[in-house]
Amino acid sequence: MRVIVAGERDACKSHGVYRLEGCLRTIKAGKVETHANPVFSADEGAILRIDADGGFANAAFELGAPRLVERAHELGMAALVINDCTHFSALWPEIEALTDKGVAAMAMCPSYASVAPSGGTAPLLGTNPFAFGWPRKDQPPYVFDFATSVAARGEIELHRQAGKPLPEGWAIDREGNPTTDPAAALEGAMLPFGSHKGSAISTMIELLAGVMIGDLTSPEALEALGTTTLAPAHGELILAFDPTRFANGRPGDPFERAETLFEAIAGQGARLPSQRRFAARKKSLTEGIELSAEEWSMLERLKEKGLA
Ligand code: NDP
Ligand code: PYC
Repeated sequence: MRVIVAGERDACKSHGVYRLEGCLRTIKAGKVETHANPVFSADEGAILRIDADGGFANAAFELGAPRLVERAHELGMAALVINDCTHFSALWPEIEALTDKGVAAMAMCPSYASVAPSGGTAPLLGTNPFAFGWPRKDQPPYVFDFATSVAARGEIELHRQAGKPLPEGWAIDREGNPTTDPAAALEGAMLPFGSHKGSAISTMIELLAGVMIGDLTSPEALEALGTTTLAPAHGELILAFDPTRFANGRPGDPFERAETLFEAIAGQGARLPSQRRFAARKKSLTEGIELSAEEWSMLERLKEKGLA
């Protein structure tokens, strides 16, 4: 619930209040363990492993994050593997929890087959999110967090709900033809961002955060769940780095050098990723979160059904 509220607060609509209904549907279908007891199943130097016990990934991450940070400071870098979790959320809350503790971090996970590989015609890869964060002194961290499809699947669903066409280049229909119809896109396939480049990064995520960690790839996750209308179950990989340890002995403080780079980016009038999100957060924290009439009626509907 905390990540859904955080999504809405930061104006990340594809992982905000709209996600509530899908999470409750997943619980009702018995596809996620609501009384999960995540535990460390291995602790081998740089590799920490948590068995999420079939529950949401968020609780497993909260258990593993402090030890991941400790181990990254101790060894220079460390990995947190989460197995057997249901994942419905954005990755930036996890990244920010790590950058807040002074480490740089990456997170990634498969989802379920819904994206055609570049040059392909049918769903195979997931929307596979990839996020990175770098801590900054006295200001919010540098964070990017994106789906490796052109947009998150949640965006397609929001377009469908709003009766709006998709931008060109987001999806193909069941026959493999380009479509701007969200319903046809949900039945067909989404497209990777940056054609072959996004397709390759998405495949890397299938390998590192699926195959390598002994968990499900996106096609396997879809086969296990049998639908894209519930939240998918698979694994997640989170990496943490201590920049000072990596820079050891080399000239220049890595955090100061990073600021030079950020200033040069902003100096050209470009914005940093997450800048929009942090501005939305500031506004929400002073003015509150505004929900649309449709969002209120969704909450009312869930309340009537005894689900919210
Ligand atoms: P967006 O394309 O909206 O944004 C991706 C990133 O790019 C954000 O960090 C964003 O910052 C940044 N960005 C956007 N525009 C610019 C710009 N003009 N200049 C610089 N940076 C920019 O996100 P997606 O639709 O790809 O993904 C949304 C969310 O969906 C992510 O949080 C992801 O984790 C989640 N997701 C989760 C999945 C799961 O399986 N759990 C699967 C797929 C996606 P800002 O926010 O400030 O705009
Ligand atoms: O928006 O693509 C998405 C997504 C899949 C799983 C959770 N979010």
